[in-house]
Amino acid sequence: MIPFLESVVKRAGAEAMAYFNHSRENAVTSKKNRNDLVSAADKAVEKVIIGAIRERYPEDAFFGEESGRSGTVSEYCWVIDPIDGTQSFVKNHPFFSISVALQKNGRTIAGSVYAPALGLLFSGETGRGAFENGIPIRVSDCRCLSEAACSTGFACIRAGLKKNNLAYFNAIVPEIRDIKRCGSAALDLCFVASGRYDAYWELCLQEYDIAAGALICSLAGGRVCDLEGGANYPEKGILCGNPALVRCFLPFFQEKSR
Ligand code: 2AM
Ligand code: CA
Repeated sequence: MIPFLESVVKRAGAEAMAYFNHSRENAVTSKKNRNDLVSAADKAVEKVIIGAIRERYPEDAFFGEESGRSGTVSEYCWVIDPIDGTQSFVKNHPFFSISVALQKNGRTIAGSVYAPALGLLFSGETGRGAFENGIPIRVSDCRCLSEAACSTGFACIRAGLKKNNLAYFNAIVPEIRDIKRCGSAALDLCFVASGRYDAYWELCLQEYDIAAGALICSLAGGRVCDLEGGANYPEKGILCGNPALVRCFLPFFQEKSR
C-alpha cells in the first residue's frame, strides 16, 4: 500500500504547491482572499486525492475534511486531510502537509503524510514499519522532561472552547527544554516519529488531522494516547512520544482536568 499512497500524496502535493506558489491564483493580499485561496486549494487537492484513489479502488468509502463522508459503505475508508496546517499555508510558512490514511473497519492500517514545501514524505503500514523518504524512522530516546523538545497546537482556541490548551501549556513549558508550534498536527506526529520532536500534545483535533500521523508515530516506536493515557484520541486529546516520556507528561493532564 505504501507505494500507492505515496504516489497519491505526491500528486496532491504538486497541486497544493501550485496554490502555495500562487501560480493558480493572483497575488493574495486581503484576509478574505487568503481564506478563499485556502478553500480553493483544499477543495482542489482533495479532489485530486479522491480521484486518484477512486481510479484504483472504486468500491471504497471516503472521509475528507472538505467533502465529509462519501462513497459506498465499505470496510475500507480513506481518511483525508488535503491541507493540514492551513494557517501556515496561507502565510507562506512551509509547515503544512497532505495526510491520507486507509482504515479497515475503523482501524488505520496505512498512511502517508507529505510536506511538499519541505520535501518530507512520511509513510507507515501495519506490519511494514514507518519511513521518512523511504528510510526507516524511530522516535527519540529522550526520557526526561528537562531535555524534551516538544510541540503542541491550539486548535481548541479556533474552535472557541473555554477549556483550552493554555493551562496545560503554562504548566508544561517551564518544565521542558523547548516548545515549537508550527500548525500541522499530521506533521507534528511525524516529527515525533522521526525524533525531531520528543513529544507532542493537542486537543480538539479531528480524525482526519491525526489518522495517518498517529499510525506512523506508533510504527516508529511511539506511544500515542489520549490525555488520560487511553485510546480515545483525538476525542479526548492526543499525546505522543516514546513510552517513557509519555509517562512523564500524563500527570500534567490529570491534575488540570480535575
Ligand atoms: P487544519 O490546518 O487542517 O485546520 C493546528 O493546531 C492543527 O489543528 C492543524 O492540524 C489544524 O488543521 C487542526 N485543527 C482541527 N480542527 C481545528 C479547528 N477547529 N481550529 C483550528 N485548528 C484545527
Ligand atoms: Ca487538519
